[in-house]
Amino acid sequence: MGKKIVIDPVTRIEGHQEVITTVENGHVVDAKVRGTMARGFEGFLVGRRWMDATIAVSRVCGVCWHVHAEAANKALEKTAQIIPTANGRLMRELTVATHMIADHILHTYFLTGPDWFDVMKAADYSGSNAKVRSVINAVKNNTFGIVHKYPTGRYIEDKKTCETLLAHYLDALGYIQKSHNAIALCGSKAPHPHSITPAGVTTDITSEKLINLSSTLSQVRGFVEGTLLGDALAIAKNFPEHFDLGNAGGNFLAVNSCYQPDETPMFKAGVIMGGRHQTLSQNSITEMTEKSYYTSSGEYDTDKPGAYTFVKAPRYNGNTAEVGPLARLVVNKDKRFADIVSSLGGRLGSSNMGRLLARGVECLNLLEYCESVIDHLLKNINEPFIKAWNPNQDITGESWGHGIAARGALMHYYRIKNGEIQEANLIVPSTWNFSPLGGPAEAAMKGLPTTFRGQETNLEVIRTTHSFDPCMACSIH
Ligand code: NFE
Repeated sequence: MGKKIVIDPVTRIEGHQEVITTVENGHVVDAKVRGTMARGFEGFLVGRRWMDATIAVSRVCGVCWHVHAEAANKALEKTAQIIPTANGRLMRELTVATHMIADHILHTYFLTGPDWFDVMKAADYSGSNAKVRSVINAVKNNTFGIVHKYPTGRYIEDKKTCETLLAHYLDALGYIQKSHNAIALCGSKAPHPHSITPAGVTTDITSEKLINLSSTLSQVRGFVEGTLLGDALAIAKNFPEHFDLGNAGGNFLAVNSCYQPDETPMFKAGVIMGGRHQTLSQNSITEMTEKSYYTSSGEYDTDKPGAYTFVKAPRYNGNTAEVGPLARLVVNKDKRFADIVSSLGGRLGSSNMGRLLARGVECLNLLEYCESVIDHLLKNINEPFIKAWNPNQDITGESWGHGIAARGALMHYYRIKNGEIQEANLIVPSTWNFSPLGGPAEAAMKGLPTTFRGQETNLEVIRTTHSFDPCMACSIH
């Protein structure tokens, strides 16, 4: 009988996650990941007008708001049989891409960065960066009531590297702000752009706006190419063992996303199961609730025997699948990513380090994608970004909308009768990754070491759950 260790809370932002590990002989032998709050979006959408869904689902999450709006919009547009204008469709894709860029910077520096380097290694910093000095002083003096307590373990030792990472951590705030400016240029405001609609976008898109967007994103690209990727590589070089830790089983799933001017997706849909590439089929996806707090009719039941989470368990032909930037890059055989992993002597598969590097590489891919779309739109600026359509029509039908989100493949389903939503189903990235019944994150935790120099530690469990970039608000929705 192993020892049970509870880590709660474990997420830095976005919802409540608890991880319970069973530890034997210094290693995790079992892990349960719990989503401990109820949400209810799928329930309260029922009975509402179909056009309400896009606006409502943008509130599923405080981090990845816009991606939900876009997935919903795609599903509703399909049901209403509205074909958007080419420029309108591209503008929506661009808005999603800018959102993902902001999210990847956020994850790399703020949501997982402090798992790898200890701010206090830079405690005797004597350089001239005033921001670095003030943060170190604030931590030393506990100015904000921040308790500086890191889990036991090995962090980056080199003082100079820690000083550099801390300086970049602070710079990253400015680039997240720039990325949000880019979202607002595309979609009128951030968070929750309200420009998105069937048939296109309501934003007034001008050449001037696109040039401004291009210039903003080129500054972000400078940071991602020159700083973020270098920092991700520095972390990878310091922790080569993490190419072998956090293996979620090697099944991956991705949906078509980031459509290009020629209407082909930059990220193609696909599934890898047991090492074999397959075509993605919606009919192969089911959601199991055996270990989730729901009755068979979808009501809450927190007393259900054996249940331990509000997260459901999506499965592909009954199998778990990891989703996220790593899944997209592996399914699409991304050369840039494969070259980087190979230059580091790493394993090209499911791992903590694979997930960390994949976010950096995908961020650069997305910036290149944005440049090519902006270029195309500038050449076609006189084409319409929206066309007339009737929002008051009482549509009937059902559709899935697939979208990209920073944390993986996103699917929204709506069944509508006479303009009223009868059923809503969201299958969200963090639902795949943090599902019960031995889902990807639970599998990735098995075998992790739980001691460091004779002392018990949860550090590798924390690094592993963070490597999936958990969002419990989304996963439960
Ligand atoms: Ni709330 Fe989200 C992303 C979505 S996570 S962060 O990215 O969809 O599952």
